Amino acid sequence: MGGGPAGLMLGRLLELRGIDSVILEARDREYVQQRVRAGVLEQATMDLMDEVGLGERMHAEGLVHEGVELRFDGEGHRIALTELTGRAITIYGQQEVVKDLIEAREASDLPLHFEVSDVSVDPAGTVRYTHDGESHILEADLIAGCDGFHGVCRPTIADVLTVYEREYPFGWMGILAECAPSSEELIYAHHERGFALASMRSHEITRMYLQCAPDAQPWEDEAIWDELDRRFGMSVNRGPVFEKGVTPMRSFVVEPMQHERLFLAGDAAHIVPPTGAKGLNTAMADVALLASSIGDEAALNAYTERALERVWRVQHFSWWMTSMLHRMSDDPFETQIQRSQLRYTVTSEAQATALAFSYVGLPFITA
Ligand code: RFL
Ligand code: PHB
Repeated sequence: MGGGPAGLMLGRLLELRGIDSVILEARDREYVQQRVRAGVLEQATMDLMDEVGLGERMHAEGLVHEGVELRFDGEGHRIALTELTGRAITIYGQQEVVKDLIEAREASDLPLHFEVSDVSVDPAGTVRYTHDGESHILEADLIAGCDGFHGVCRPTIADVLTVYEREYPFGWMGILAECAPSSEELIYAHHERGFALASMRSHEITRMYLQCAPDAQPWEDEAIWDELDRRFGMSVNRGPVFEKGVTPMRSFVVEPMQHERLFLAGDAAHIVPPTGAKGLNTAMADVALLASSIGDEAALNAYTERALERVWRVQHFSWWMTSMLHRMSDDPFETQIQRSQLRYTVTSEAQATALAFSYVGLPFITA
């Protein structure tokens, strides 16, 4: 269920293992391919793309980064990711990953149905849906709930789930603009007016985010650029803004991630605030584990426990990065604690190394 990164990658992994699957997606193809979201791929996600034979365009067009910058008190400090860990990250838009996976699915002529509706799931192994005006019933050995945070799979088994959740009192206002990035590497900036992030999609496209009220309406372009200049303490490159939106921030985990024959993966089971760039990568980690467990009942029974061990580590990292970098409250004690944490992170090699290992990503686990 779901034709996002988790569902599509699981479909590809199953194809390579010779296991039949049907992918059902509620939206149309255009929408799924245009949806602007993540941009940072961990090394393990890149390795997975290579493993499934789809790394070519990612290597040709993706930008490999060997460091990131933390900026506070008007000064930038580089965390040398590759020097500290031997690994790197790649900037390659989530929608490019999705395009590559959809293209491969279609080239293999395997079922991927867009615009399905009236979807209902029986965790014993039955899925009902409507497609092209006709109703269908699918009997499956296993249902993978990869239908994101607003999907139908998790609510279907709500009675057996424990929910762990935290909402943050702020959101991110994100823009995509036609101009060269203002720096070669990503900049995470802590400022008394709020957090800001400078990212990119290519040498010609800039991606920037500002901490804002969770229910803010996107500001005028001029106001966004002026605020970015203030928070980064420099004049950033400006250009025509062609995408703008506000994302609320939350941490969310359900346990267990499986009930009967229904297995949850990706955003359907957990959400992180985007500060650590972990959502897409964690979705990929889940399906790598799930795909390798299929056909082995003991491994499937251990799915929740093994997936959640990694999920909680990622939850901690994303919460920690979020708490260290945002304006959390007006409490001066909290601000001093944050500044101390930032100074320690950029001056202690041990602490910088801990950040770097989590940022480039923990290895994926397989059964
Ligand atoms: P998705 O991508 O939400 O896909 C779920 C799919 O299921 C479909 N669906 C249904 N299909 C059939 N029947 C139903 N009833 C259905 N209900 C829903 C949906 O239409 C959709 O196509 O979940 P998935 O596959 O688990 O992937 C998760 C990632 O998309 C998500 O974690 C990341 O985008 C999070 N994220 C980031 N992650 C990173 O790893 N690195 C980043 O740099 C990063 N930046 C971000 C982000 C998310 C953001 N937003 C907007 C939430 C930046 C932002 C701004
Ligand atoms: C992005 O480029 O969209 C991006 C980069 C780093 C993050 C989150 C989002 O932590």
